[in-house]
Amino acid sequence: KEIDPMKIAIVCYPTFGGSGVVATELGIALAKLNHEVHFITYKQPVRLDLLNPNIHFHEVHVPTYPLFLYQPYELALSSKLVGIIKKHNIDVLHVHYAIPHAYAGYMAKKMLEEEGIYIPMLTTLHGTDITLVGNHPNYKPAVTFSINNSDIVTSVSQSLKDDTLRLFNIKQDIKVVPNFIDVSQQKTSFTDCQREVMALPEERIVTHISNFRPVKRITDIIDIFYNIQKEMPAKLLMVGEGPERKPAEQKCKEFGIKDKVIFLGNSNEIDKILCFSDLFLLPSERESFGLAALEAMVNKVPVISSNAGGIPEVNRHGVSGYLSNVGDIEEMSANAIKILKDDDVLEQFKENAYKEAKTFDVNEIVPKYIALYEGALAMT
Ligand code: GMT
Repeated sequence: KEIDPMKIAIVCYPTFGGSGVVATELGIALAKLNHEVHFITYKQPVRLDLLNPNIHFHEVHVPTYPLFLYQPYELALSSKLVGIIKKHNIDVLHVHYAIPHAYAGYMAKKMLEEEGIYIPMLTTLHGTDITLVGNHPNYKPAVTFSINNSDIVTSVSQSLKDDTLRLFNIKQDIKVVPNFIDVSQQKTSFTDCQREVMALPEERIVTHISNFRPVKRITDIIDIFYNIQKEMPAKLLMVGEGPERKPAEQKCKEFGIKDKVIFLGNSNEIDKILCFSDLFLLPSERESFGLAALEAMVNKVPVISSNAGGIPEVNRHGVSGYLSNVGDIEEMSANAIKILKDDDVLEQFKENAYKEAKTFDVNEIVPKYIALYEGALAMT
């Protein structure tokens, strides 16, 4: 059905990381549907192409003052929101990641109310804002308050909704809107997989992509790969940057597999890397959804993962890959070898992974956000 174009302000983290990627892809999808989208954050989001006339980016500047040990980003963000919402007659404010975005968004709402302007705020919870950072006693009251005072709250998985209700005193209904992927965008921008650049024809390629935080259990990946490469010729591609990179590199040295593991750093060419990958590893301690697993699956890469948090809602055991308890390196290794050992088995898992990923297509999920925006607007 035809929907009247809306003016939507999106607040997110612009750096590498699932919440920023989802917010950016949502904005791009909304712009394609003719909505006017305004991104408000401290840097241009990494995956945001500003060539679409419906997409606007407004940078939040935080003036530094030597008296402050911590510069007040929330104040600068809420002030910027007030200015942009007024200037562009924004209809809906959508903040991704509760800390500090929902808090700053609430303050902007209240400042605007003083001027007789009402703006509905939708808060999307992404995971670490609830399970790791937000749950810390130093933040918890502010996070609880911001969630309870959002007009609409969504979480990216049922598991994250359950965690939020368990960990916080929530008086709001939380709607589950899963993360999504634009299936039509996959493998269209390049014609061939340049596999030979990374590996020999007989080698299997195993990949991991993340921000290398302790929660990703990076050294488990090295352990699993160590077991895999004992059974078959293989390479491991490690994509991303973060504090666990050094310990992982050290472990590769100790295991004598340095020449088989390639640390690529952050990359904007995830599709190109996944295009020639045979298996994706995600043994995380926690994961509200596991967007990286979905990105792998849409590129026909099966996933060996832990069963933490929302991962079972994305990776289906025995279909798109296998799941194990956190830290069960032996089982994860055995399942990885089972998939990689046989060409036909691998092919079947690749096809299954793609089929499962298609259920998270942008065209299935974005209308759910649009319906929520419309509902919020109807309340005004
Ligand atoms: O996983 C991270 O450390 C990054 C984090 C983020 O805020 O970007 O990711 C969270 O949000 C993603 C998008 O919704 C989810 O796919 C990730 O599972 C989630 N991470 C965790 O829950 C640890």
